[in-house]
Amino acid sequence: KPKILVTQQLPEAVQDYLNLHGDCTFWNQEGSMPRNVILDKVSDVEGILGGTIDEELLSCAPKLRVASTSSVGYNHFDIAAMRSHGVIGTHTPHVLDGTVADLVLALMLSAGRRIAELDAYVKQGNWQKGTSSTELFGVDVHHSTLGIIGMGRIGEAIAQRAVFGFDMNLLYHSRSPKKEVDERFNARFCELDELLSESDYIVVMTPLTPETKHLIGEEQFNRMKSSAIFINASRGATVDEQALIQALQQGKIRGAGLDVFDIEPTPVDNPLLRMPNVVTLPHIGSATARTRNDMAELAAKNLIEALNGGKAYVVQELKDLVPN
Ligand code: 8YV
Repeated sequence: KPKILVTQQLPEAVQDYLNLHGDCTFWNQEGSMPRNVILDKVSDVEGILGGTIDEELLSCAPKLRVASTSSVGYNHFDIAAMRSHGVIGTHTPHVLDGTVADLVLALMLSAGRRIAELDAYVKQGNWQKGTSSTELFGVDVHHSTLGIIGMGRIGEAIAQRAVFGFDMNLLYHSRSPKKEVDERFNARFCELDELLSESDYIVVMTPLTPETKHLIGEEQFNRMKSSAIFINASRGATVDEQALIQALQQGKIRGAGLDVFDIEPTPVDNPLLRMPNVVTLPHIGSATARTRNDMAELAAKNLIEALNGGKAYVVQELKDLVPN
């Protein structure tokens, strides 16, 4: 059986499955296995589940063949290094689409209708003091224009909710137009600049790659409507966080809903945390028991299948390393 190192907690049933197929070392404590412990344990490991895969780790793991992540995003994989060491990477698409899309809608509703802010307003007794009702106004979600940047599987799940649930008009920008998306959602593909200037809600849902790093910066915020609500549930670094802070401080946009940050956990002195018009969450896009369980199952299955030459969700950039 291949030696396997698991650097994060997994449900018991998933551990049982891995034990059937591999000689496994698990991590059953809070958080994830410390980096120095991982580097210590990888010398004879063929498969690893969890953690950052970079040149340092790869050079300590000469027998490594497969690295599996329990996430759809894999920006913690150094693709070039993995390629040069011949290590295949797998990830967990599909199983989290609906859960992440639900959260994006929640952020849109919450930032647009000021749910978190006004919840605090009621609980702090401000309602009693008598505010003029116009001060409580928000931005409609229904029949507004939604611009989605990155029309992958999660983008489509967001589109479905927004268009059929909230009668939103849909614009999107991605590498290329998608005929099925245009037809199914009565959507329109447009260039990024046009999407930014036309949308009431702007959602970033693109993977973090060298091309999408800081895709949204000062110039892009300048193009947005001053009434726009900006949502990010992809990766913090797709957005220039300093430019976002400035855009909010200068009233270039109306508000934001953020599940991801430049540094996570974000430092307590991040100015975003003191803005009532910004809803902040601790990277919980896929965080429901059912979905996290499905992701763990798929990550384990990917690892075993890839080690045995079976079918696995291998990341796009490394598919050619898989022998047919
Ligand atoms: C969590 C995510 O970061 O799948 C992703 O890419 O961002 C989230 O699901 C991660 O998977 C936690 O394990």
